[in-house]
Amino acid sequence: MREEDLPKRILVVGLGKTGVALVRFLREMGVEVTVTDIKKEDELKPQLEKLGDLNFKSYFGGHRREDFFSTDLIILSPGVDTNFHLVLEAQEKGVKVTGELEFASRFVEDPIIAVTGTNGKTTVTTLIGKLFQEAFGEVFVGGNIGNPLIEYVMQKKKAKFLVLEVSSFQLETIETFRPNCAVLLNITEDHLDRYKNFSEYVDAKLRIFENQSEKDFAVINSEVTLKNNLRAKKFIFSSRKPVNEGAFFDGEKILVNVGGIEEVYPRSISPLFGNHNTENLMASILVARLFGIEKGLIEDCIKKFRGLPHRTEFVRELNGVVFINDSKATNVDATKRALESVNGPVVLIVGGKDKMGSYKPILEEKEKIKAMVVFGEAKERIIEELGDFIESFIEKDLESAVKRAYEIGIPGDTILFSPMCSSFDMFRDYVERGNRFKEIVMAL
Ligand code: UMA
Repeated sequence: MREEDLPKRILVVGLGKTGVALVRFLREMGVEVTVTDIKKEDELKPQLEKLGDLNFKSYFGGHRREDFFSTDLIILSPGVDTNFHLVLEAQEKGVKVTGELEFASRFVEDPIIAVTGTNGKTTVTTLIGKLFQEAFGEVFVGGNIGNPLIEYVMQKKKAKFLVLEVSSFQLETIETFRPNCAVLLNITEDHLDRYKNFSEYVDAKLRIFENQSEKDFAVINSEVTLKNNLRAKKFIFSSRKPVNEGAFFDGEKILVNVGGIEEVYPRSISPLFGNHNTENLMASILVARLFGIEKGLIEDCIKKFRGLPHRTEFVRELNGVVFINDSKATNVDATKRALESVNGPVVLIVGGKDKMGSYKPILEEKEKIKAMVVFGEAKERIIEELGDFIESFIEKDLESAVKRAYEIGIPGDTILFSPMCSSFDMFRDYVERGNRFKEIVMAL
């Protein structure tokens, strides 16, 4: 899109990270901007401070019908439901609606690697970012990871590649977004508070491939079932069965075949543990190889990459009890993966905001779980589903949950904080929750 094609009036819905960046960009372009947010003005102080004395109209503490009708374009933040009634009504009246990812991508011509999946996106986006940085120099790493794509559009310095983490929320509103390489790590139940059913969530994720052409690449976990044929050239990774072109883990080594060139990467070169990380490594190596990054550089990078905080992060060993912070686990599959990757017996701390999915899949790992300590908004439903199978204790907050878990734990046990729920009932985000967990553990 060119500057002159921008509509005159734009409504930005949501003033979080996305909204702030959008308002800054749109004002720079001279667009008449209105911003609306369900939060009250005093709750939005930090965001408003970032906007300084920029000139725009606003309505806070709810959404007003007239703002949705008296505009040329509505740009939604990812957290805003596309089925919100004012959005649907405005669309019916002919007002265009889009999301920030689609909108920003229209200004980008540089090659894009996009990574989606229920779990592991941030780890893989970060690792691919590092690999590309080492190999090619300037790279923009952003998207759902925390810095919206529109920030790249605003920055003067251009990158050779963009590595974007993209969420199902962002993919819901795409029309032309076309990554040169799209990565789909896995799809398991999540966000059922937003989607009618699992199938709707899967459909949103699969949209990452919909605008790709024969020139593009698709890197996909063999466990994912696609609903349509892909136009992009497909590369599969699997830890279960050998693949023709792609990557396969045989229990010790990652065997990679790209364009007929076969390579072997010993799994032990990476300090990241667990099968989920083996899959993350396979996806990252494949993307790097597809863009011609050499094996030696890939291996060096993988050896150095120690993972990210709040993802099965070792915190401390106290009197023989190991504490692991996995605050990023905001769905049941992430917690299952964490359980798979640690040694039992485990005292599991779970709970937070309920996303209305089933917690039962955790029972596949129940042999490892010695006891479960539950807190937060979802506690009743977790107990209802799992309480008959796992010895459970209810606590009022994270601090008392940690203390209770430590009382239960004996030398050789692992206390795993892997909440299965999002954090918004008690914390700003999973980072604040994970940091609080670490503080409590360090104070024991
Ligand atoms: N709001 C409204 N009306 C609504 C809903 C929300 O006004 O109907 C307002 C809220 O009051 C709030 C603002 O919208 O003030 C928040 O917008 P947002 O939820 O889209 O959050 P942002 O701060 O813009 O962050 C978003 C992503 N958040 C979500 O998708 C929920 C961030 O991903 C992302 O890093 C950021 O854009 C930059 O691209 C976070 C996330 O939790 C990490 N993502 C989900 C996940 O990974 O599972 C998808």
